Amino acid sequence: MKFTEILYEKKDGVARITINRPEKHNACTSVTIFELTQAFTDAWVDRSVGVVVLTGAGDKAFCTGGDQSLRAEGGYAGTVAALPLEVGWQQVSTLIRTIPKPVIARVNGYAIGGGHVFHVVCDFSIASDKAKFGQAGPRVGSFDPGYGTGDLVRAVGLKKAKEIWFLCRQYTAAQALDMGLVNVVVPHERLDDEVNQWCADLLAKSPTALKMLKYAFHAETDGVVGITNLGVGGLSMFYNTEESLEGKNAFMEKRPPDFSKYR
Ligand code: 2NE
Repeated sequence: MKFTEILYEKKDGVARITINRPEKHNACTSVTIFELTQAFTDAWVDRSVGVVVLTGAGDKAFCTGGDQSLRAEGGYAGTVAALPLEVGWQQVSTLIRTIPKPVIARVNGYAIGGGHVFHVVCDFSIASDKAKFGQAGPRVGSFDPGYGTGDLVRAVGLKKAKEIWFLCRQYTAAQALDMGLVNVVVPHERLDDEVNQWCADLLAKSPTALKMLKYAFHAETDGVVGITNLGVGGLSMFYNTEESLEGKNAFMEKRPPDFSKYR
């Protein structure tokens, strides 16, 4: 796959997706967002991938949200994908939450605005001690109406989540750890070692158990979509049974199915 605003690498069971606009603190255009949807979709279907790591290029920023220079009447300009950037953002967030594999945010610097939302919706956040966290929407005339508010509440509690969103302050990595916003903080130079260790630990676990757990964690909060994802996880296992294959085989052989031995 050829990308222009992200880097995508798959090695030893890990897919690494890097937002590659360091000169803009990895702020995203609609091209970046479209490419993120492509990379996450590829990581979803590639059976060699067990864990996904999302990060930003350079050592200043993880991601600072939507590229404000592209703001135009009604949203963001320069849309290349089928949907405007602000909708694409929700698509990426949804992919991160529903891809049936753990997603680790490798937070190497600023995680601000929509970039903060991305780390919030990842399954785990591993932060450099240089990382800074915060929302910026109300300062620049924007907000995240979905997972960026709901998942934040579940991570840090309602009062703190409102403080983060309403006041647009920045928080250090130590403060983020204190409030349960990240899993661990390590010295900047140890960030890759720590991320690699988490990847190895996750790759040693049952992928099906991890998939079903991820769906179970979101089933209650995501309503019918959450229950559907959990159910579809079960459906894909059912497809591998003799009982399910009997239905398909009978159709192909133009005979009535015989499910009697599966009661
Ligand atoms: C992150 C922060 C505080 C860093 O400040 P500093 O001083 O360390 O860096 P500087 O000089 O501001 O940034 C370096 C370069 O990156 C660009 C800057 O304009 C600058 O470019 P030059 O002037 O050198 O050419 N840059 C950084 N972030 C950018 C952005 N988001 N868009 C365009 N250019 C950006 C500081 O950079 C900051 O506050 N950044 C803006 C954060 C922000 O407001 N993000 C948008 C929130 S809204 C959102 O993301 C969103 C949403 O609400 C709904 C749907 C989708 C997205």
